[in-house]
Amino acid sequence: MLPAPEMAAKPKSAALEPRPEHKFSFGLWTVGNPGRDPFGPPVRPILKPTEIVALLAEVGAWGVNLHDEDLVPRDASGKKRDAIVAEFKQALSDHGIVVPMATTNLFSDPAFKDGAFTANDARVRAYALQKTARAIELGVELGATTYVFWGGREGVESEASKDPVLALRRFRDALNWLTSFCRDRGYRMHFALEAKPNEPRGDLYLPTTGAMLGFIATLEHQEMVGVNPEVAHERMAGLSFVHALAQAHDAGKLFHVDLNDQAGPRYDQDLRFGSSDLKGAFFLVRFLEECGYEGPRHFDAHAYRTEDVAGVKDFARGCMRTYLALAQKSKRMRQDQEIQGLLAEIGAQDPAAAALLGPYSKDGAKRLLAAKLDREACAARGLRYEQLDQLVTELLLGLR
Ligand code: GCO
Ligand code: MN
Ligand code: MN
Repeated sequence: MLPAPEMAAKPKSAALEPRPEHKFSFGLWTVGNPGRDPFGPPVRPILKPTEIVALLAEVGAWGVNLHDEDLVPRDASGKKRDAIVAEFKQALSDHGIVVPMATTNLFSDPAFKDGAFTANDARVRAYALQKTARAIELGVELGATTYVFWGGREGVESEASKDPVLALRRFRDALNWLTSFCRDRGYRMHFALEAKPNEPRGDLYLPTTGAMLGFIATLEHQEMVGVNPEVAHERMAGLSFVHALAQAHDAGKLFHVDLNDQAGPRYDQDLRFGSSDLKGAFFLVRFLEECGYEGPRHFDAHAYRTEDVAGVKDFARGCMRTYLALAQKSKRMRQDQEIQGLLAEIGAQDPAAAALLGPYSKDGAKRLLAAKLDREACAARGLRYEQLDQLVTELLLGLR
């Protein structure tokens, strides 16, 4: 037998400890996920919401998010609801945890088997609106200022079953009703729409963040509505998450973010942040840290089904620690002279060419059309992206 290696005590870096200003949040449904999957039952005890709040405080999180039903059972009486909410609020204040975001479960109840806002049955659509209005009231009571809309079952298996334009109209009507409801009540709430390409339906409407952004422009109170892009959901469609973030940010619509990980197009894995595509995670952390995003860093992920409650804590700590480590790396990248030198070279502009690129004018158009542009020189120039990417890779590997 080989002798056990000496375990060097790891120095604890304070910079990797989560603090409230990092705004790390988890959903009740994430750390509370008991490991149920389509093939098997829960493997972990079902934790009470108040226990989850204590767990989150223990691991150093700042916020907890919830669906209405994560806290209040669907058919609870008013009295029961108020008692549950009071107990939960007490746990929040005992543990110093806030509720930044709330949402509605519009997918578990069998009534929603054909969707909620887009269901063909008007009774279902009315119930969805009623349930969401009540859930918004709950969110307001708990102090949430962001309200997430994930479509859940808004989609189809058979295109024969629903007119896709009508479905979009119904979704739009519901959001217009709900923004008006918030305005009417004076709620300081903004909405964040979360796209997903498929699962649990065969095809979901508005499947990407880009599609959501296009849709938002058709809403009545569009200033109240932005997006909540999720890493796993864009990757399920084989898309770049950073590009989704960038488009949302550029549109002034990055209201919230669902961080997790996903190994390519397949079912929604909701893996621990950074556990699959570490380099992709780095570029997205770098984007969030540098674009001025000030909202919550929400981990919409859950622990492997192999874990017990201790493993759930490892999972939650891991999400935050990896985020902070990657944020440090992005700072390092800004300080790395060789990388910055290459970036300066890549970004250098030919002044004569740049002068041709201003806003349109008749004279400018004449100049551009007459200009001699050296295509061959452009084509012949090596861009050094191989070297740049290797330097970034080495920085991530701790070699720089
Ligand atoms: C999923 C979604 C959900 C939503 C949540 C809040 O794929 O199941 O990501 O976790 O984010 O329902 O709207
Ligand atoms: Mn997901
Ligand atoms: Mn999500």
